[in-house]
Amino acid sequence: MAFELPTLPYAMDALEASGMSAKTLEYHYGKHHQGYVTNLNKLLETETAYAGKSLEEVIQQSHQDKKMGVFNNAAQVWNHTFYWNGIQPNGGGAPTGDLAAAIDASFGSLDKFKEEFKNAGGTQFGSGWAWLVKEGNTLKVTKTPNAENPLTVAGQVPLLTMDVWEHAYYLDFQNSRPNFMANFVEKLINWEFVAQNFAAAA
Ligand code: MN3
Repeated sequence: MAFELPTLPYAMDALEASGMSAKTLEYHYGKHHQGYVTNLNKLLETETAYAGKSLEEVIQQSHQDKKMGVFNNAAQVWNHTFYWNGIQPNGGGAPTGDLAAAIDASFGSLDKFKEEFKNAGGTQFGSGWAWLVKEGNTLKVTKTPNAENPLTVAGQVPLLTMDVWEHAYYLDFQNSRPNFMANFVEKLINWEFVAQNFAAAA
């Protein structure tokens, strides 16, 4: 069965007031994310070893098999769905409860987490992703190039991601990755989604 582009959890123009335009969604979700879904399905027509597997299984197995075409497209499908779920209209603000306590314990403060997260995105040379992950009893910020993600790293559970491919910010922030990232952490993060992932990883 073919993989499908998941429906966005908000309207295409819902993030306009939070710094992400409908135009960006039109291209980033409608063209790039859709493109990865289309490419993956096309590759899986001939890569039959992955038939009937979940997207997560395809990611993990193709990574082990070094089937980079399958891996890159499958991981980019997953990464983008996770990315869209991690942001929301009027997002930002602060986490609460156990997640807030874990962030303070792991990073010192929410502000220090934000700095580390933006620094990961800023120092990812070229295309890639910044991540907040749970590893054992602690939270960590990581970065990955291209399509790589924490699903292939033993012991890491992804809680949040930020796309720092140029296509993620060029229409709204042109070449300024720092301005895009500042807007992302202050106005877009869906902390309820992060908290759900944190609770599920316990
Ligand atoms: Mn992208």
